[in-house]
Amino acid sequence: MTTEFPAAVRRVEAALTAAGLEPRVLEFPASTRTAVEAAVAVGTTVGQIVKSLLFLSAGRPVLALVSGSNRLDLERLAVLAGLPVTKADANAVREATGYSIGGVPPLGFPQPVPCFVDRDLLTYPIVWAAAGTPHHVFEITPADLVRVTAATVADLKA
Ligand code: 5CA
Repeated sequence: MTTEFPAAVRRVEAALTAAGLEPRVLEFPASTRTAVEAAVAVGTTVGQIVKSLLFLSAGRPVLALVSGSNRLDLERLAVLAGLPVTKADANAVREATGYSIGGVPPLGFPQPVPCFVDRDLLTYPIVWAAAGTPHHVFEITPADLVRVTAATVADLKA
């Protein structure tokens, strides 16, 4: 039997497929809204969960993909972005990404979003990121994550 994922998940799958990957989406009845919840659902460590944190810099979106066990250093992100950054509110997140907080994936946006990846994520063989809803995640190698997001790897933790 095939089950149809929600449209938001299918957009993420399409983006992964377009990038040459075979999407590996997992669906959970329990919430995967936060990194801790996602880690419990998947059965992995919080460090292996990718937080997709959206910021605005001079009105433009900037995405930080941060290990679930790290806190983002806003100053570092501002230096990388070249301008001050502020956290996007729920409406700005939906507008820039097409997804709601708790389900924001690292890719599959209406327009490309400049992206920075927490270097600590590269210490794991596999990581899991939100796949478009607070009940779906997908697994990916950190190298593929960097590639499909065209990200800059950086020290992001506070
Ligand atoms: N599904 C999980 C990971 S698989 C997930 O999306 N985690 S997350 O960390 O990327 O998304 C939750 C984040 O959204 C929080 O860490 C927080 O930075 C942000 N957030 C939560 N509520 C708000 C809010 N009201 N306004 C802006 N950002 C928020």
